Amino acid sequence: MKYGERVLEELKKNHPGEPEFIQAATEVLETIQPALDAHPEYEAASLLERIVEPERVVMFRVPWVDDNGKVQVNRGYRVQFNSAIGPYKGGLRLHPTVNLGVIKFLGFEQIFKNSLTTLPIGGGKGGSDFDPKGKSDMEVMRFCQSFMTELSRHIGADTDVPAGDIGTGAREIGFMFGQYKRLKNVYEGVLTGKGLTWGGSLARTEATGYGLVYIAAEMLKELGTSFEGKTVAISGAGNVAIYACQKVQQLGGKVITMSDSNGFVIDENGIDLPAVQEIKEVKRGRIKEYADTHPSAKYYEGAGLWQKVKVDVALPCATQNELLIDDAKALVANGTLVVAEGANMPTTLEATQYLQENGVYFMPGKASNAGGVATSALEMSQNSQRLSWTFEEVDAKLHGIMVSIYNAATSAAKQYNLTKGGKLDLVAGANIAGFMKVAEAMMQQGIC
Ligand code: NDP
Ligand code: 2IT
Repeated sequence: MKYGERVLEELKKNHPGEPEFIQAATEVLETIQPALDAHPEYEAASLLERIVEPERVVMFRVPWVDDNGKVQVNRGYRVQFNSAIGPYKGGLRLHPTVNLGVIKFLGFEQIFKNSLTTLPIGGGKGGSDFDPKGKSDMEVMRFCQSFMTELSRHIGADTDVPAGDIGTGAREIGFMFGQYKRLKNVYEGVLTGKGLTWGGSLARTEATGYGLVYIAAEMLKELGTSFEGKTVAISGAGNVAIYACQKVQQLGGKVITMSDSNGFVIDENGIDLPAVQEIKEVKRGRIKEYADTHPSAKYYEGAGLWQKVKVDVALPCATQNELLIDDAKALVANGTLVVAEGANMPTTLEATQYLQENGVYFMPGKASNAGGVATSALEMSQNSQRLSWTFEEVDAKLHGIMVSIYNAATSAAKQYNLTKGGKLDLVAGANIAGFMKVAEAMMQQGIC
């Protein structure tokens, strides 16, 4: 049995209750084998056995009081996965589906994603099964303060720098930062995604969505075309989806669908983005409301968006495992050229395989959504320097980073001659490129 397979088998035996983590590990360990073959010293140093094991896992109780005076209790997590190339860095997810396996999958992906950014950041992730939906601002604040009361013992500007993710946006980052400052009496860049008047970076809000579209544009360029005149499907209607839509529109593409966890809208005239922003960012409402004010749009309850549209480009930007095998078949049948993941692991392994083998040019999330964390690292740099860069400066750096990620993934795929369906295998390419930098750093730092 090959080294990667052996470690994966052991991992499956040890963590039967963490399917998302096993899925993420499977994708990496099955695709980096060519690099492992080229570096037998990794096996001798049990490098993979170490890389699949978080350096530290913190789990804690988060008690808070709701508006009715009732005590509520949630579970909090921070997985500090790997610090070989920098302080732990990664978002905080607030969603009822959060559990240890989900945070481990996200933290594991983050190691390789952060490595791909070219910036000095290690991998981590955290969150809670708290659901901000339907809670008052004061309830969200009391939760965030309680969560940070414990988390503050484990993080710091040079130790571990959390940020947003699903359910954690500007409001939550503000409440958490306020509590950290109060507890520690230091003003430092301990979180990213901060408000613009108190240490946040311009373009961080837009960064994940913009970065996704910048890399998808590189993919289209390789195919001899561009976003101009292309029809695009985007799932989700949150931070990543909204700014992906904005950038696609700026580049001349037409986005015809967006969604949330209740359902999706299709507007063949093209999504009216300011209307979506009003519903989601201002009113914290549901995507269904879009159809109430747009006669050209139709609302569909439930999932299934990918099977209802004929698009050139698909950008899944909601959550893990939202693009399944039947969706992949529909996309292939409808002639989709490019799929680039805005969310973390939105495409199942089976669907990914199908898309790739049928000639769809596919970019995995750890490469295509890395613009968010990359810009977080730029926020850290600005905080350390105590100055701030213009929107244009940050956006230009983001664009350069996404092009370099594209080049890293394609170069690794070319180096090992990895293709699928007649296209470069960018899943393997991105995994190998991200892995190699971390592996080399770990080898140089001894057994730790
Ligand atoms: P938001 O909370 O802003 O938006 C999430 C969107 O996805 C919402 O429309 C939400 O709908 C939908 N969604 C969430 N969970 C589910 C579910 N179980 N089923 C269907 N739809 C769901 O989060 P982000 O936009 O920040 O994150 C989206 C994805 O991008 C996540 O996978 C995240 O990990 C990833 N990501 C985010 C980065 C960032 O900088 N924010 C960076 C890199 C990756 P509803 O409102 O109904 O819950
Ligand atoms: O998944 C991710 O990369 C994020 N949620 C962003 C993390 C960050 O630290 O900006």
